[in-house]
Amino acid sequence: MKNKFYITTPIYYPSAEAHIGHAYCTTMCDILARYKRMRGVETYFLTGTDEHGEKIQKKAAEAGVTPQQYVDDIAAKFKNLWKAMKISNDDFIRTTEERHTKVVQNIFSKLYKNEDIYLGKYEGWYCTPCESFWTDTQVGEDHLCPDCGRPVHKDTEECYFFKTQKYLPSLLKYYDENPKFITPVARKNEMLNTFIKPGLDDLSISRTTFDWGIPVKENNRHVMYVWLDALCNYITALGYDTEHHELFDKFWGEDSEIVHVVGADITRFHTIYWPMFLQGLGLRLPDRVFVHGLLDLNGEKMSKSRGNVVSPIPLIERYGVDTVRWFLAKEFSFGSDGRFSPELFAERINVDLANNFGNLVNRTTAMINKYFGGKVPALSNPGEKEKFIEDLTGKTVRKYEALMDDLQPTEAFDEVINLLNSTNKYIEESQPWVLSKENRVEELGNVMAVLVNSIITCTKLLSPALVETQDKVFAMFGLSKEQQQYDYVNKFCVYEGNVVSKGEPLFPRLDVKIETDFINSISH
Ligand code: ME8
Repeated sequence: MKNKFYITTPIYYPSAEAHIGHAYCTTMCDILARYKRMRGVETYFLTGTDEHGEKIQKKAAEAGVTPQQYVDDIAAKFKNLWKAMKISNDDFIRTTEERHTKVVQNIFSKLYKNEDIYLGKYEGWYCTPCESFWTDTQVGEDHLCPDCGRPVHKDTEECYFFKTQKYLPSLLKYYDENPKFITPVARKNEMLNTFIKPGLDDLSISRTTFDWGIPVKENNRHVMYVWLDALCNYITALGYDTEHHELFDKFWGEDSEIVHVVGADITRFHTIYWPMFLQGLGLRLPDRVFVHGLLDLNGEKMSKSRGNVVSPIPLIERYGVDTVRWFLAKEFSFGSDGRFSPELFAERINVDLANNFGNLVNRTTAMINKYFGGKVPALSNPGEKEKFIEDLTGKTVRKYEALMDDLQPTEAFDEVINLLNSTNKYIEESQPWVLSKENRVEELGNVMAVLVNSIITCTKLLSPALVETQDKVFAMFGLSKEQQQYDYVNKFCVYEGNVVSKGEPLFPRLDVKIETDFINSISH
C-alpha cells in the first residue's frame, strides 16, 4: 500500500445547482478519503467547479448576468452543499481562479513547444451541451450525440489539435501493465471498442466561436477547449509548475496513490486524453480511474427540464446527514448504475440503520443498564458462540480493509452489516433474558461484552459514511481517547468497566408512505 493517497471528484459544471447525482460521487470520494485518513495514510481530497465553456456563457446570458457572476453564485452553492454533507475535501478548485488559469496557459505552451499541438481546421458534428465534436460514425444516421443523445449540428472551426496518435502506443501499454487503471473493467473495454479501435482522431483543444475560456497565449483569437482546461485542475490545485509545489511533489509523486473518481459519462476524457496530456508534460499517470454508475429517479434520467431533480439539502434537513450519506453509500453498488426512489430510501434506512444497527445499540445499552448497573462486564471463559463472533469480527475487518483499499466501499459495508446481523442473531441464540432469570452472571456478562465489542468495531468501520454517529456511540459507551483509535478493531472485548449511558434512539424508524410523499413533494 502506498503511503499517500490523492483522490479527486470530477469538477462539476456550475450550470445548474447540484443534485443527488453530484452528491453521490462526492460522498463516495469522501468515504474513501475518510477511510484512508482513519488508516493513517496521508490523504488529499480535491473537488471543485469547472467554470468555463460555451454552455456556461449561454446560461449566464439567459440569466442576464456575466458568466463570472453566474458561476460565483452556483460555486458558492456547491460549497455550501458539501459543508452540509460533511464532505472533508482539503481544497475546492475553481477553474476561473488565477492559480489555475495561469498554469493552464503554460501547460498549453509546453505542449505546443513539445510539438504535441498544431493549428488546423475542424469539421464535424458538434454537441453544444457536451461541448464535443463527433464523427459521422459516432453520431449515426439520426445525428445524435453518443454521450447525451441530443441532436448535434455540423460545424467547422479553425483550431489547435492535440496529436493523439503520438501517445496512443504508450497509453495502450499502460493499460496492459496496469489492469486496474480503469475499473470496472467493462469500462476499459468500452473505451477500447467505442473510441480506440475505430480509430482515434486528434483532439481539437481550442475554440474561436465564443470567448468564455482561458485565452491561448500564442494566439488570442482562441480560447482553450473546456476539457483541456478542466482536466488540468487535478495538478494545478496541487501547485504544479508554481513556486508552491510542495503538495504537487507529495501527492503526484511515485509513492502517492492517485485516484480519479468519475461518472460513466466522462470516462473517455479521463482514461484517454488526460493520460496523454500527462505524458506530453512528462508526468506520471494516475493509478486508478474509478468509473461509478449514474443514478436515475424512478427510472428516468434526472434533469431540471423534466422536473425530477432531487436536491440533497431538504433530505439532510429532515433525516440528518448520516442517513443520506448511508443511503448513497449502501444502496448502489459502486460502479453500477442505480435507481433512486423514495421507497428505496425509506426502506434502506429502516433495514440497515433503524432495525439492525440502531436496534442493536438500543437493546445493548438497555440490557447493560438493567443487568449490570451501566458498566460493561468482562469477557471470561468465552464459549463457542463468543468465539464464533470473535472469529467473524477478525474476518470482517480484514475483508473490509481489502475492499476499501480496492475502492469498493459498498461491498466493504456489506461485510459490516453482515457482522451486525450475526450479532443480532447472537442475542436471540444466547437469550440473555433467560441467563438473567437463571442467574448465570458470567455467561450474561459475556454476551454484553461481545455486544459492546461488535457495536464499537462496527461503528468505527462505518464511520467513513456515518460521520456523526461515531461520536454519539463513543459517548454512549464512555470510550477513552485511547479506545477511540482505529486499531482497537483488532482487539476483542477490551471495554470492561466502561460506563454506558442510554442515549436517544440513533435512527428512528421511518414510515415508508409518509416519507415517500415527502420526497416526491421536494423533487423539482
Ligand atoms: O462533466 N448520477 O461536469 P458535470 C450519478 N465538468 N452521478 C452523477 C449524475 C447522476 N445522475 N449526474 C452527474 C462534468 N453526476 C465536467 C467534469 S472533470 C475534469 C470535468 C456526477 O457537472 C458524475 O460523477 O456534468 C458525473 O461524471 C459528474 O457528476 C458530471 O458532472
